[in-house]
Amino acid sequence: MQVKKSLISEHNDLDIAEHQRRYEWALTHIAHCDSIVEKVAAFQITIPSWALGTGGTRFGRFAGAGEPRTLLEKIDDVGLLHAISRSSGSISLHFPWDSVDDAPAVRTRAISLGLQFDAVNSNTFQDQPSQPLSYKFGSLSHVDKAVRNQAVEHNIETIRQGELVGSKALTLWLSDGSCFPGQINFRRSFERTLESMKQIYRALPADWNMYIEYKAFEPNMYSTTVGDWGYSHMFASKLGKQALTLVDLGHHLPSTNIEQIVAILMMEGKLAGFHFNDSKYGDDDLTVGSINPYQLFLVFCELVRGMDEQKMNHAQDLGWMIDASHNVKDPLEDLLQSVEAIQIAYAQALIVDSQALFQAQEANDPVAAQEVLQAAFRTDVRPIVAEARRRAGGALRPISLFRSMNVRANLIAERGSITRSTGL
Ligand SMILES: [Mn+2]
Repeated sequence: MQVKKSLISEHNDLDIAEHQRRYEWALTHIAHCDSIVEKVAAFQITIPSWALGTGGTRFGRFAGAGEPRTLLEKIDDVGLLHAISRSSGSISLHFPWDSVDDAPAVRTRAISLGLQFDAVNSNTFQDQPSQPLSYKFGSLSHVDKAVRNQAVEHNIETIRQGELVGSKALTLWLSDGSCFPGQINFRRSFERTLESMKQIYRALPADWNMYIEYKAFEPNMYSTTVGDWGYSHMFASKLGKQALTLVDLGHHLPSTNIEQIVAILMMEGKLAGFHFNDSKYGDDDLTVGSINPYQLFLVFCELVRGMDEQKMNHAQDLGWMIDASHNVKDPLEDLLQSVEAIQIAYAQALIVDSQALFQAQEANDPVAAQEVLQAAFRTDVRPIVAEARRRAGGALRPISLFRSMNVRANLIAERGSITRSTGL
């Protein structure tokens, strides 16, 4: 299914008068409004291939309909989202789920939809049917060198697949760890993991990065080999400058101050980027901004200040990826909501009066600091985000357009009502 530009502009015409009133308010109340619109328009968020189908929990999965069955159909779905929002111009693939069997066709389809390929993801957290050895007791950290070698080879193959489509980064997330006290030797496990990572690192092309994602718990419930930013940072530091730490918002223990982690990793030049999602309890993988938009805003405040201090390009110098998956929403509507939540948090961080905040900090004035932050957080920047989409040729109201076009019904007509995204 394609989204015609004329359809978007017709739909925008319904709302343009109200939008202009709202945007004029923003112009008169928010400093440098136009430059913020330009920054938001340039900011692109990567869609993970695994979020295009309905997710599941360990209790079950309630399949959706009309979901993409192949890699090309997954690219089509990201193309749909990008046509509507003009803000999700890249896709992140997961292997072996997204095996690139026909690279020219895959590249051509992506180019035709204005999409690029972001980081590729390896999978050593489950066994594949064709795989001789099991990851039940770990992959890169496994006590058996043959299992470690198999996991290393899979990661190298993932890099090769990524090269076929023009990716520039490998994201490594390990489920390695233990469920019970005494089950593993922590130090040996760390050393074996480092040795395996070194083999992968040596296979990394010169213009690639390796993102090391950490997670405090699950599926292993007693210890995790890359359990927090400290472990990830240690691995990344020992590997070299192409290795960086990836922060997934849902991978922390409750109440962790993620914005502080971000600030320090950026200062050290070791932040790779983000997996955005939201959560109330653990790795809930809910829609970005659905539970705790203030935390997301505070994270973006650190990102924007950190990037500005280091003269980084907001849109290009870090990886901005969604990593969410759940049971109850249409996955495409969910992704439109996540993208908008990220843009809102980014725009709010851009309007923070950094000078006033700095002065409050230097004057030990937490009252003034709170006033500065909350003045930005409580400002409705949605007209700015809508204007950014409009100027880029996207929809003023993405969900409304998606529903008015009957996208899901059309996809069901094309693909059938019983579909299953590969890998989910
Ligand atoms: Mn993640």
